[in-house]
Amino acid sequence: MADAPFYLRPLGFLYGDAAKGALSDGLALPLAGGPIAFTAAELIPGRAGNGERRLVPAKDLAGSRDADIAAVLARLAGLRPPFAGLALDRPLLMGIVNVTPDSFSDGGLYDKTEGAVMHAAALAKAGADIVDIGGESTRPGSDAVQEADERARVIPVLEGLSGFRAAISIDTRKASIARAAAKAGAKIFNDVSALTYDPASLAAVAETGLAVVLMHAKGEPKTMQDDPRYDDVVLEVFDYLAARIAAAESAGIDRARTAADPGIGFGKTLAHNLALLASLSLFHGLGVPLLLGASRKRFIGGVSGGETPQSRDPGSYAAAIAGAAQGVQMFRVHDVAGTRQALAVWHEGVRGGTV
Ligand code: 9MG
Repeated sequence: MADAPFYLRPLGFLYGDAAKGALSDGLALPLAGGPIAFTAAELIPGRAGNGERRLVPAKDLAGSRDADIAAVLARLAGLRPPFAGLALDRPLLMGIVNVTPDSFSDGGLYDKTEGAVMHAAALAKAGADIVDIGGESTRPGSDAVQEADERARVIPVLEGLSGFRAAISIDTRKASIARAAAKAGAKIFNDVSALTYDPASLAAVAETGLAVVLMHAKGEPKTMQDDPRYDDVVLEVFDYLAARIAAAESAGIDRARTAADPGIGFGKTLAHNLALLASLSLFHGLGVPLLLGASRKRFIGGVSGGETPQSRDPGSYAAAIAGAAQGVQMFRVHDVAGTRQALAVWHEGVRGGTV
């Protein structure tokens, strides 16, 4: 797939009544169908070009007769259908359940089936819309796990969650695990390799009807943090995700079943992670819902200290707010209750309106 000829990064966000007013006056466009509106966009020349970046008002974009601009705007502004049966009209929280002995945040605490099931139930009670069950750590430096070990960790947990009210997501890179998880009730295949690790994964998604999260990663977990380099991390991650969405479509996976994730911390330096965080709105141009996984990651410590994963919770809330402010629809988090509270207070603070 060819790289994009240009990119649009929505800016100048409005919320609540201000968004409604600007939309009805033709001064703004809806971000991924709303409720957030954007009043301008940075027009970024394609990676092959050498033009200047410039700011264009939303009303000029809407009035443009350029077919390429119209196509990008349709993806940026179009309403997203529900993802895995979940409406996207408010930020959704995906609670993390690591069933790994070496989990970076749980320290093996939830490595037993019963503990994992109880943890998932607690996350759902705290407001998780989705629980993400994973049996292979993909944190920097980690080794791949054998299929049989991963299966023995995660499938009993899924079986223990039968009838669960939150949607279940399987965090795996293996087609056979995703298929077994689908049989055990999973609705989402969360693949940090964007269906590239296992050649059988595209067919597994097409045939099971699972929704899929395609995440960008550069390199393998074991070595991905050994000096990752990009010419332009934001545009390269965008083009990679666009190509993976196209590959999924070619394999018979409808866009409505696909979400994209820039993969914070996966083959990225602090500067790369921050550039992605500041440009999340550009990724709506992929035309699919976005998921952000920044919770407790090391870059937070790089910004403002925080040696232990748990001590990075305040930075995790701030990262979720940075994403929500740019219209990101889903957040993969450890602390569901804390993130929910932070997003609710942020939302009240920006929505405006009268009482
Ligand atoms: C499994 N996993 C760990 N970090 C992640 C992230 O940022 N996004 C997604 N989708 N999965 C992740």
